[in-house]
Amino acid sequence: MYRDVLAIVLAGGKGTRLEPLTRDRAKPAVPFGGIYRIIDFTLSNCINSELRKVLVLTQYKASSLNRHIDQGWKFLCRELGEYVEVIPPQQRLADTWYQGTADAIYQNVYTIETAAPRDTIILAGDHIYKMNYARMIDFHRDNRADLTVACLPVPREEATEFGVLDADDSGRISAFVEKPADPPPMPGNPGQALASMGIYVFHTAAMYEQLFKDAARKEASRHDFGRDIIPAMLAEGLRVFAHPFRDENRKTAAYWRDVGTLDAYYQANMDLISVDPILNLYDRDWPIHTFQRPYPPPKFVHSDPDRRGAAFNSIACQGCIVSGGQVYRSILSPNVRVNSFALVEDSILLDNVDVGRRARVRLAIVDKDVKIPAGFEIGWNRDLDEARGFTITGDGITVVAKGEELERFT
Ligand code: ADQ
Ligand code: ADP
Repeated sequence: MYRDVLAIVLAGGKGTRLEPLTRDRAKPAVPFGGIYRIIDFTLSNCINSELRKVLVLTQYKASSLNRHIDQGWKFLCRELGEYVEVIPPQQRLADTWYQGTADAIYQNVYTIETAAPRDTIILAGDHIYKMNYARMIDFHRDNRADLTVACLPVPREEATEFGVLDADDSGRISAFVEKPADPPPMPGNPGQALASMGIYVFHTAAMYEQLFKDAARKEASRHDFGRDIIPAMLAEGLRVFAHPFRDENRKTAAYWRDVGTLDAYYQANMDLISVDPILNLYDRDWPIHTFQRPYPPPKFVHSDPDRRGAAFNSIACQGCIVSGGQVYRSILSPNVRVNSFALVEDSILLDNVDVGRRARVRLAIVDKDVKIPAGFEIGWNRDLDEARGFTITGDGITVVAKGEELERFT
């Protein structure tokens, strides 16, 4: 176990592009894959990588996230120095809220000092992937690195959203540019660029030094790891290395998704229900932990000769009842009801959604606690959905906000 490594999960992103799912909750608290929240993937990676000291830094709309971590992630033993702890925004060292990611860490240096870690690993709370951070920490220590950045190749046109780096054969980074308009290609691979995953292992002493220097730059810095700290470390000639991401899924190609947009979120959910999933949730070597309410098992009921009352190529969670309705290629989160003659296709229904008799839902994300009236249609008429004020994504997915009262449209 890595007792001398502290993991810090940045969970403060606003998640504006996930609206309306992030209207009342932080992006890492957005439900995912039926029973999970997005942050469960990063936290499970920590536990599975034998990291047992974890701080979660929150910022906006944190109450749903707090509650989830409280209910689901309090099983570690404080007395043994193991914990997952939520840290609300500090204003100790500055009189503003967090600025960039580096500022979020800087404002918590006293908490970090208490843990006195040899190395600190900084993670994002909004990515879906399985990764063994222990491999990265070993790589970092073998290289006697000041900083190690996890990276993977992405198509060049997508690399404008990422930090892009260049490394020599030993992995030492020679150049780093944050969100470049024209991303430099990988040597010998003009279609791809080497992207930072926003995962950093720092030798803690080197990190303190950089954070204090960066804070002293005041307005001349955006206090961001990608924009400010990494370029400054390279300019100083410090030992900064790139660690190539290896998926713990083993079976498949590397799976890592930043579910920052509704379309990316939709697609990553759908990846789970593909017949041979790229991201395997049933992998016993890498369990994804979460909090689940003790609802009864899902139930499928039919009473007519057509054998309605079934779900195909779908995930149905505890508490669901599909009674006389049909579900195709969809995710039914806990406590969803699908009533007689209703049809649900290519959709994600979050907790407690009730699909009324003869209602039809297609290509939709329906947030929690929405009661879909009998005969109501979602995802069948774009103009109508728009007129009702539903969000429609670039890929044409209709999104209905949490608790939306649909009766008023009937
Ligand atoms: P972005 O994801 O665009 O790029 P940023 O918006 O700073 O960077 O967010 C990084 C993580 O920190 C996210 O998980 C976010 O939610 C969280 N966060 C942001 N500000 C925070 C704050 N003040 N307090 C707490 N949490 C905060 C980064 C890197 C790129 C890299 C991509 C990979 O800058 O170089 O390629 O991640 O996704
Ligand atoms: P969301 O799941 O939408 O992110 P919350 O986790 O904050 O939001 O909670 C969803 C709803 O469930 C809220 O109305 C909240 O009051 C309720 N809730 C939260 N915890 C419990 C609980 N242990 N038992 C019953 N209801 C709860």
